[in-house]
Amino acid sequence: MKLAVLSAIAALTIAGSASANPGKNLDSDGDGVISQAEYDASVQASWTALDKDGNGQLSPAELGDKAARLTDADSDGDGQISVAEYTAKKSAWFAAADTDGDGALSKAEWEAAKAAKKK
Ligand SMILES: [Ca+2]
Ligand SMILES: [Ca+2]
Ligand SMILES: [Ca+2]
Repeated sequence: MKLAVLSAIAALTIAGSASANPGKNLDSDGDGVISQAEYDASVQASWTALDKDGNGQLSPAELGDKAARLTDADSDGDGQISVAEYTAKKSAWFAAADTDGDGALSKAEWEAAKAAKKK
């Protein structure tokens, strides 16, 4: 499953060096910031990789060790994460991370958000 996620992301972002850019391979055009479009593409790719049975819902089994982190995304409380619930959570994270509100995440914004998430 880890491999599936990685290859989905890699397929989107062949260009660009992983170490120099923020968010590993998210910055697909290599301009040093993660645009909303680049972020949305990665969210879509990760969703597709996670929804193994393709039913449009992420079950706890599909989520595995991500289940605990994503329980607050389950806004209707049915125990499954729909694509709308998933993208809503990711978009909220992006908006919170974009502290200067320019619609893209700089390396500094990305890293600050990642560090905050770990706490
Ligand atoms: Ca599913
Ligand atoms: Ca749900
Ligand atoms: Ca920004």
